[in-house]
Amino acid sequence: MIRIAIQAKGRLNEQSIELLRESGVSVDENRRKFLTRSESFPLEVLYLRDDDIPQAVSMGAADLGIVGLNEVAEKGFAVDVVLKLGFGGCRVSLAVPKSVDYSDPRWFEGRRVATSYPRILKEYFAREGVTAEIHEIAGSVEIAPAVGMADAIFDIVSSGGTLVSNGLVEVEKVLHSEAVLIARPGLEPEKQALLEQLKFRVGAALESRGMKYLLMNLPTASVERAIDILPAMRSPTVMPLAQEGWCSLHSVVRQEDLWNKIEALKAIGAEGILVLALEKIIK
Ligand code: PRT
Ligand code: ZN
Repeated sequence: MIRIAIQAKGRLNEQSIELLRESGVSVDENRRKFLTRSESFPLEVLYLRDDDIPQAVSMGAADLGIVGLNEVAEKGFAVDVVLKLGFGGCRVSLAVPKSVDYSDPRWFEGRRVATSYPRILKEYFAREGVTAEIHEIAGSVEIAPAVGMADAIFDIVSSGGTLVSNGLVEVEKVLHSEAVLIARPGLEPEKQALLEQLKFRVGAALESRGMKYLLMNLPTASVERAIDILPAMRSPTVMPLAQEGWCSLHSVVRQEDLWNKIEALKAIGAEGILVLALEKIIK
């Protein structure tokens, strides 16, 4: 049995549960308690505030956790970052009022910066050789300059909309963050084996996201050119059709490349192109 801590509610909660589900680890959300046992994998889910997850993992209250890299970096507990999970993307940035004529980090010398991430900021200023006043506040950091509590802020930014609506401009992106899977260092062998199994499954689930399965009919004479257009996992599958001179070609492509590939394939004679959702890629 292995125990994973995930965010009880908030931005990472739903996607954490969804990723576990795609990895064959289902938890009945209707019967959810503080601690819930998965029906399909020897795993318990512990629901916590995101701030508490790195500590829970480092102290052994949980073996694994799903949490933003920003929290891992800020709390500084000894945990291993095992996998990046591709959701919850954001950055922790310095922002100043838009009236400021900002040039470089030396601007912060002697200034007051409000943040909920004092540790990451302190390390950044130390690297830059800047001495600034760091004011730790728990929430609504973005209003601090307008109410005269600070000259600048250091906070999470994703779309940037919050900064704009508070008259602030992002000037230094200090840490790029996303949700990560963390583990307690030195797991017992039985738990380590379960972690390896989970890593494999989560890896396959993540890899298949954003991929599409593509089928088409193609003049046999165009196969070579199609293979150049479609470098698939090993190579595309080519099967002859009953009609002489034609074949059926199957491949996997990234969603973002899909339309470019389709246009290139049509240009070399592809017809009857089917695009299918892909469930899993197991390598
Ligand atoms: O209750 P609990 O303590 O568990 O949750 P929380 O309120 O501390 O965290 P929550 O749910 O807001 O965020 C959890 C994690 O999501 C963070 O630690 C980040 O890793 C990640 N994340 C991704 C974000 C954002 N994007 C984000 N945009 N966390 C917060 N924000 C804030 C941002 O600070 C801003 O105030 O959302 C606001 C909107 O951002 P813009 O730039 O899109 O306007
Ligand atoms: Zn929190």
